[in-house]
Amino acid sequence: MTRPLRVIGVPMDLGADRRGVDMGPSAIRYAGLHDELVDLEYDPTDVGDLPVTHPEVGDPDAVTPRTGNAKYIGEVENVCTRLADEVAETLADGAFPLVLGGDHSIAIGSVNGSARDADVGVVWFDAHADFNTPETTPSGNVHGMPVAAFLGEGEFGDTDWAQANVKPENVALVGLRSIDRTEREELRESGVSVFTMSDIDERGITDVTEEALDVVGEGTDGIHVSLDLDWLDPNEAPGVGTPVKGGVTYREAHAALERTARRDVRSLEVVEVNPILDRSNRTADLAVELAASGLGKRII
Ligand code: B3U
Ligand code: MN
Ligand code: MN
Repeated sequence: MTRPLRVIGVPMDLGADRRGVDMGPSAIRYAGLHDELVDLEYDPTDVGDLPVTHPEVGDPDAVTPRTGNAKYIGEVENVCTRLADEVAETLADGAFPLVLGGDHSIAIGSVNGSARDADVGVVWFDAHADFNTPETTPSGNVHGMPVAAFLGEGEFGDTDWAQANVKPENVALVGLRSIDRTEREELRESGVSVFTMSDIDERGITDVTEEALDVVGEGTDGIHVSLDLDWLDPNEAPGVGTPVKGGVTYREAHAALERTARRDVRSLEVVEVNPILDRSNRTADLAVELAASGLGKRII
């Protein structure tokens, strides 16, 4: 029996400084996503890409270059609001939402959609904590803020589009190795579980992943998986905007996603693939492979 799945592209690059992640959804499709999904006995429908304004096109006021210290927050809000509807509708129709980024700011929309009618836990595979707020950000880039945003931290607490029905106790960040100073202080007080690369070095990827999955699965109806490709070591995944040395290996990444697939995964997103910085679509190939592992692909 095939399982219905919807692919939702979000060509967003307003949340990051390095341009090019807007081409991520195309590169991931080009890397053979559809055939891989069919092989996995899904019945995929590609709904195409949500419209995202380019900074060069259209009414500059509509793109809102900067509000407070969060660049393009107006357009991020527009896109995330539409994405949340799309993800929620997909789930209501009994299909699995697979979201292709785009920069990580889009997770504000995916998480809101996934958590609209259910209690959801979030596992976040990333080099970064993405826990800045407009008050703490060193860059103004919203892709460094989505976890704080969906938990309603700082200024995001005054919005209804950003904050989601997710408890910090059901959020786990895995593989971190780059956290800003103020971000670290806020994170320590947040109740979010943090697993760094040092934890992975000491305990191994399967042990750490299992504990993270216990945290996000405890008392929830399902898990949203957010996979930032910069989680991997830049030798494996060169096509990302903010590479950080010392990431997980190819095999560790697969092992973690394979473990994840054994749980109640409700929605999945792959983000931050930047084809301009990539080599021969290698990072997009990896995004397809890892999505497949997260969706239950087995060697035998
Ligand atoms: N923490 C930094 C850098 C960063 C966060 N996420 C990414 N880069 N991809 C910031 O700008 O918030
Ligand atoms: Mn990220
Ligand atoms: Mn990252």
